[in-house]
Parts: sequence; C-alpha cells; structure tokens
Amino acid sequence: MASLEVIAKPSESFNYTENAKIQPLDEAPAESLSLWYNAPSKNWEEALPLGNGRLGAMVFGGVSEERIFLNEDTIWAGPPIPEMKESAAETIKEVRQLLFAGKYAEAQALQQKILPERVFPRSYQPMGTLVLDFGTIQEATQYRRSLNLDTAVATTRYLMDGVTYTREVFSSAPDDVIVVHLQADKPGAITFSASVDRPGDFTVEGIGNDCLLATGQASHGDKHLGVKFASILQVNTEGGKSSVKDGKLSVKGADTATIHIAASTDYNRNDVGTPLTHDRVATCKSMITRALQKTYKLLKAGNSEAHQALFRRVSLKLGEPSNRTTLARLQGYRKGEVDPDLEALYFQYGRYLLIASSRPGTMPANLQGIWSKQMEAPWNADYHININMQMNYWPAEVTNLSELHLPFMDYIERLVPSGQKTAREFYGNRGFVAGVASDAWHHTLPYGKAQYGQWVMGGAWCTQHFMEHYRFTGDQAFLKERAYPILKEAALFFFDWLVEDPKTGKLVSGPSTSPENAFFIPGTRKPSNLTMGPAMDQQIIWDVFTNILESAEVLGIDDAFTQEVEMKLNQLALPQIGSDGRLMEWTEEFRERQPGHRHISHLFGLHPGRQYNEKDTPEIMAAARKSIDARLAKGGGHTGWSRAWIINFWARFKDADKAHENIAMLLKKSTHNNLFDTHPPFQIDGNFGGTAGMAEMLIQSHTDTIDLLPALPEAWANGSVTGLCARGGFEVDMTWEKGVLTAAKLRSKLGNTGVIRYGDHSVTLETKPEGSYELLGLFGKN
Ligand code: FUC
Repeated sequence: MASLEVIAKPSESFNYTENAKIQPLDEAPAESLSLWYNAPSKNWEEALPLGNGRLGAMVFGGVSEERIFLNEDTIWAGPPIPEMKESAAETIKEVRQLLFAGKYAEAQALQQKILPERVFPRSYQPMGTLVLDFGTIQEATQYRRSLNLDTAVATTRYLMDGVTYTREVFSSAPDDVIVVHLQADKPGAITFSASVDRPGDFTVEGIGNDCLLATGQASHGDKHLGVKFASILQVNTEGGKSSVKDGKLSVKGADTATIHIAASTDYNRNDVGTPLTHDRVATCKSMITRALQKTYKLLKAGNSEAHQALFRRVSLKLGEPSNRTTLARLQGYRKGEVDPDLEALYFQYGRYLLIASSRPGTMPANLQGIWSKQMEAPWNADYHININMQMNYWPAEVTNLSELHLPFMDYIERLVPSGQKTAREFYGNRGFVAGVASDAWHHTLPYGKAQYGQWVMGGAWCTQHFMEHYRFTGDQAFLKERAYPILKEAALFFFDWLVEDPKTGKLVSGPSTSPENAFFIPGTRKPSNLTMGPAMDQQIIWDVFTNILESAEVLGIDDAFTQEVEMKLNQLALPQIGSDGRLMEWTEEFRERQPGHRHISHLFGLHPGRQYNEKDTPEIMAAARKSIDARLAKGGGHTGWSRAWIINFWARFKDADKAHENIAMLLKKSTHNNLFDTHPPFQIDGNFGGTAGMAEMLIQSHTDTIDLLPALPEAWANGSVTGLCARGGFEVDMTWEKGVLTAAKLRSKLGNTGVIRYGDHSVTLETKPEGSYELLGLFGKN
C-alpha cells in the first residue's frame, strides 16, 4: 500500500446538529488573539483544540448539547508490530549489484521479498467523547464561541430565557486535568446530564453522586490489545444537586458546575513491552483530589499563567485585527481578501498548538498532535519520520519554545535500542537506524512496500534536531551527553552502510528511495523506486557527518571515529545538476512518475538542512530553484505539509513574495475552519511547518550570519515581532514600516559574537551574556 492511502471509515460521523435556534453575537472577543465563531461547530474540524501536552480536548460549543472529544497521548492500540523475516545483509549486497547494473525492477522485487509485513491498523485512539445534554431546543441569542490563544481557554456563551450562560474549557498543564466550567448570571440556572462514550473497549460506572469512572483499553476489536486507561470525571457544583444513575451524571439547578477530568494509563515509555502496574483509578482520584483543593478561579489562573510563560515569549503584528469571525475572515481570504492579521493569527496558532501538544515529559506531537477522533486514524496518527514529525518541531527553537522540542528528542532516543537491534540483526551494521515511521511501540524495522519502506534515513534526519537544539541554546552538556552520542550512533550505521559507486568511486547510500517518489525505469513505462545514492540520503548523511565534526570541535574530540567521519565525508557522493539545470533527485536523470510530487526530498540541503546557500553554493541554489519551479508547475504542494515546506524553501531563497504566495495557498486550500491543517484529512504538520516558514521569512540564522527580515513580502509592509530566536543564543525584536526596518533589538543570552545582516548592511557584534543591543545604529559602522 502506498503510504498516501488514507483509511477512513465512511460509517463514522463526527457531525453535530444543533437543535436550538441560534442568533449570533457578532462582536469579537476583547482578546484579538482569538479564534471565534458565531455558531456551534458542525463537525470536528470546526471544533476548538485544547491541550496540556498530554490531555487533549476538542470543544464543539453546542447549545442543545456540548460535545468534547477527549484524548490522552499514550492511548495506542498495541502490538504485534512488524517482525523480521530474515536478515537482509546478504540480499542487500545482491540488490546493490543489481541497482548498479541498472536492473531496477529485479532489485526492487528482491528487496521486497525480505521486507517485513506492514501491520495496519494499530492506531493512536481517542479516550472518549464527553456529551453534556442540556435538553434544550429554545432560541439562544448572542451566541459566540471562541478560543483565546493567549489564555488557552475556550469559551462558549449565549443568552437564553434572560440568562447568560458561559462555558469555559481548558486543559491545565500545572494541574494535569481538563476543566469544564459552566456558569450562568442567574442562580440555579444550570441543569444538564453528562455522559461519556467511546466506540471501543469501554466501561462507565458511577461513583457516589458526582463522579463517572471510565475505563478501557485501546485495541482493534480483539486484536492489538494496547494501552489500558482509566479516567475520572468529577463534577463540583455550587447550589443545586448532582446525582449519578446508569452511567450518567446529572446536575440540576446549580449556580455553577465544574467538571474535572483526570486520566491515567499503563503505557510505560521507558520499557514499552512492560506496562505500568500502578492503580490507575487511585491515580485519577488523587489527581482530582488535588485539583479540588483549588477554586475554579485558581485552576484557571494557573492554566493561563503556565501557558503564557511560553506563549508570550513571541508576539507578531502584521496587520489590523478584524471584527469579523474567524470563519468569515477565512472565507474571505479563500476568495482573495488580503488579511495579514489572519496570517499572524495562524502563526501564533502553530505556537499555541505546539504548547498544547508537546510539553516536557509528554509524548511528542504525532500526525494529529494529540487530537484524534477516529479509532483508526489516518496513518494511525503515528510518528512518520520521513518529514512529518520533524516538521512538527521546526518552529520549536526559532519561535522561542525550545523546551517543547524535548519530547521529540526524548522519543528519538527511546528508539535507539530498537534501532540498534534493527541495524545489527536486519542490516548487519553497527549504530542505530530508523526508517519511514514508528509509533508508541518504538519499532524500527523497515516494513511494507519498498517504495516507502526501504529507507534508512528517518532516525538520522532526527539527529539534526539535537544539533539545532544545541545551536540555539548553546547547551554544551546537552551537546556532549545527548547530541553527540546519537549523532555517533547514526554515523556508525552509515560507516557500514555506505558503499563505493563503481562508476565514481564515491560513497553512496542504498538500496533506498527518494521519499516517496517513483521514476520510470529507463526505456520503459514501468515505475520503480529503489536506487543507490538518492540526493536526500546523501544530503542527510552530509548533515550527520558535518554535525559530528562541528560538535567534535566544540567538545575537543579528535579520535579515530572523527577521523573516519572526515574521510567518509570527503568521499561522499553529492547530488549533481542535471542537463536541464535542475538539482537531480537521483544519480541518473530518470523521468519522474509524478513530476509534481509532494515530497521535494532532494532539496533537504536547502531546508531543513544548511548545506546549500547563496554564498557557498550559488550554482546548486540556482539548480534547486529550477527543481522547485518544475515541481510547482506540475501541481506540487497539494498536501498541507508539502505546501508548508515550500514556504520554508522560498524563505531560504529569500523570495519573499513566493513565500507569501504559498502561505496564501496553505490558508486557502489546506486549512480547515478551525485553522487545522489538512493533508487532507487533518494532519497537524502543515500548521507547524507554516509557522516555521513564517518565522524563516522574518529571521534566518542557519549560516554564520543572522539575517533580519530576509524574506519580507509586500503583504507584510508594516509590522513588528518580538522574541524570535537565532542560533548562538540570541533573541531578536524588530519593527518595520513600508518594508523597511525601523527598529531592531538583539538580546544575547550567552555572550557570543554575532554577525547580523540586514539587506546590504552587516555588523559583527561582540556581546555580553544578558546584554541587549539596538542594532539599527550599528549597521554600517564596521
Ligand atoms: C508521508 C507523506 C504522506 C502523509 C504521511 C503521513 O509519508 O508522504 O503524504 O503525510 O506521511
């Protein structure tokens, strides 16, 4: 099966029909950094996401009924995972000979024979759906629902029968509970029943007169028995009464009601084969007890404070806020209206989503962050590492959320033991390897069809993130204890994996694919995928090797290993420019089966790599530009994440208007009404890649220079940004008018020397730790 195939069950409906009549409140919330709507969500893709990194909620905001889809980030259906049939070491030698001899079909057929089976589905799954039934079909006026990105609270409010109802929901990081608070401006007006359901293994029982206990296990029917979980929903009322009957919780005549939701699972991230044995119910109870020690006001304040400590590090102003609903603006934008403030909102939404789906100690953000509605999510909502999961983390460092990068790196380190086993037993190599995708069960064997499965670069690509974390933070202990060791593991694999191309004597990787593209075997109309030395492989290996040499220098390491890295780097084949001037995706000038393919893998060295830039490799930059032009001319960028990647490419080309054109395409074509990215279907990588791309237009630091406003488009003529980060431990604030920088301030965290460039001006600045510098006056002075 091609990895592009999406499994969706037509029978599953996530639509909501509102039974009450709704009259909108057409007044924007006071906080302009809000998504807001004047009607309840009609479907999941209009609902508003909340999360504390672990517990996710999608709030529909209905009046006759509230629906809140709940997730917990470790709820995954379980093994079996792909299993090894036989060692590939000997076969691979033969496959390589066939590929060098141009016998592509034979090579691929042979490789296919030894690939483990794909096991599908084995999905990340929902924890359940909470339904609050208000039993009302009357008219609600002044209706508005919103998500405040600054406070991380979703609010639904309306007027009915002379009573204003307000419902607030948040997922608190400090208190580790989801909180749903209902209030009315008249006493005794709150009456509803609450139930929770899940289309899978699930039991609900009442405890006392204010609690529901829900327990279950992720699975696919009786297969893939996975993570067991418990969840407690406890309601606290002021006035009125609560009762529990037949798995339903009822509240009658209360002044306020606050539902606290806690969850605990047996997933053991440190040893995934050995589930945790703690008492999950008792854990939930103690979480609820702790939460109950705080008033609602305190819980809410704690949630917002913790969120703002991260969120407020960066501000971005690109245009004037609007009084129209987010949906009206998006609809206008889709028709061609200019709305830079909506783009700024989208940028901040990406940061909001990262804060909500990835916090130190949680699972990393998966293909859907933490928000998934289906028991069989598209691609299992897994951890695809042939671009998607990496893209999730592209905004982390530059948009000042460095610590949120950690769950990703923790996870990659947890793959290492499995990746070492795969290296040793499947490939007969040292080091560690991980391929196209993994999941909660840490499998690393290649699997499925060779066209996507036979690719050994996923883990190595992820090691780049460790190096980038170091470059931004300057954390030498991290470099020594975490970045260098994992880079070394990746390199050891390549030492044994690379072979000499008999034609050139250069070292090439293979058998491998250029994700997930196909070419026609020369002289035939037969598509094939496997080759030796596809451009992306070579560029990723270049990245790993050069990162090692750079860190070895910082750490003062010079040994047999680093010498071998240097030797192999010198012998590494690097991508060539084809007869048509494009950067070649493969070592031969094959005809591509899909010239507009969504993966633009051979431009890795441009972004997220740093191999190519105008100063050092102008010819390659020109060739890369031809490659991207050709891809776009043939319909490239048709998935959300592909479009987001293209923004980043154009930013690196410093082509501001092309970058902006692609932001517009992302928002017009690949964005749901709740601003979630759509592949289609919903996939969160495009949100993160879009945010990263916008940051890349405002600041770049992947070369030895910090570039201010390297790709400022005409559409953003006036604006300001604070708190963007640059490599070397810097933070930058900028203001510009009519496209010209009018103020720029740099804060140095580490006291490094920085070379800062704006247009044709550049300055070398010696800094002190914690020093703050106005830049504009300095340009032209040295
Ligand atoms: C990659 C892409 C697909 C999809 C999947 C989850 O393999 O090729 O488009 O995004 O990941």
